[in-house]
Amino acid sequence: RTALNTAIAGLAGAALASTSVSAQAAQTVTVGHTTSDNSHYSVGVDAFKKTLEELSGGEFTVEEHPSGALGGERAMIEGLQIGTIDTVITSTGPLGNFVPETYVLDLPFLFADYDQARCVLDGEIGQDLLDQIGNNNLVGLAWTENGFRHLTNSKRDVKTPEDAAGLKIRTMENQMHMAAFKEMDVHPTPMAFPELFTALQQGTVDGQENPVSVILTSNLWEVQDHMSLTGHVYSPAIMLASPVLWDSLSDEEKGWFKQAAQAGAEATRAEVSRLETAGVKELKEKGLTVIEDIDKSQFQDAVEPSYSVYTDQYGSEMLERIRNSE
Ligand code: EAX
Repeated sequence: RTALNTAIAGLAGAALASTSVSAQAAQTVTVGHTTSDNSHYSVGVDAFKKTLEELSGGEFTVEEHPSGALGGERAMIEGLQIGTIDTVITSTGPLGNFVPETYVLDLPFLFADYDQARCVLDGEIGQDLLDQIGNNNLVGLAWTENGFRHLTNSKRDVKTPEDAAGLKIRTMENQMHMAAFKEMDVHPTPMAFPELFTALQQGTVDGQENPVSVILTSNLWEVQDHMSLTGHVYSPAIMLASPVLWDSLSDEEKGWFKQAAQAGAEATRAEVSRLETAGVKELKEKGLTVIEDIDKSQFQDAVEPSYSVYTDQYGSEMLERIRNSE
């Protein structure tokens, strides 16, 4: 071994050592979600990242994986449980499959408006549900928001439940949503979100339902012609962490994550509110026929019987608590 070789080996060793020091200095935290990198969730990720990096003085850095790059919402929640993903922003759509107590949130026409929904989630009921999530090998960091869901399709204008009857509509993998659509004689087809665009494009389903933010930023308007502002269900979202990540954190670090998730939630809610009007205008400009004048009580009456799917299994205590919170 020559002196030069020894010197080179020494330098390479030093370089490796310094790489591992800086890798330790900033721990990368992955965030997965299904919507695009200009969506309401992505606005939330930006605020989460900024806050976490600031609070931790650069100890953590955040890496966003948008557009379902890490899978659909159900698959990502499974990823959290086994520790292959650190954090996820997801609608509560598939969450009931893991934490049945959260099904109550996805009942149609449960919340009257954004204020009531946000207030319930930020209060005692929201905290109780976060605790239930914590009992199921998941960590609930903060409630955030997807928004009131509206119906779109490629076949016809829908003003009444009768107009919707017979349509094949993609739903989330949520039995409360599926039950509600069955009451309207719609054919519900549960499907993970990353498959939706192609399913609409190929005509596998006639329509879907999502908040304005999702319809706009996931370009669903490209493959849909008619939109009805049914607002048939409020769709909460939640930022979840993997218990594997969580157990590796100190109490101080856990506090940073919760604060950062809350900052993300606030940014996301502000963006949902903004798009609720600005987004509808944009969708019209993109050529979607938007029916705004909907008699919601007709839809509410049609889906009412589906509530028994929930109460038969879980009783009505939580439902009453939410109703009494108005
Ligand atoms: O959370 O699956 C859905 O329709 C959701 O609204 C979407 O993934 C955003």
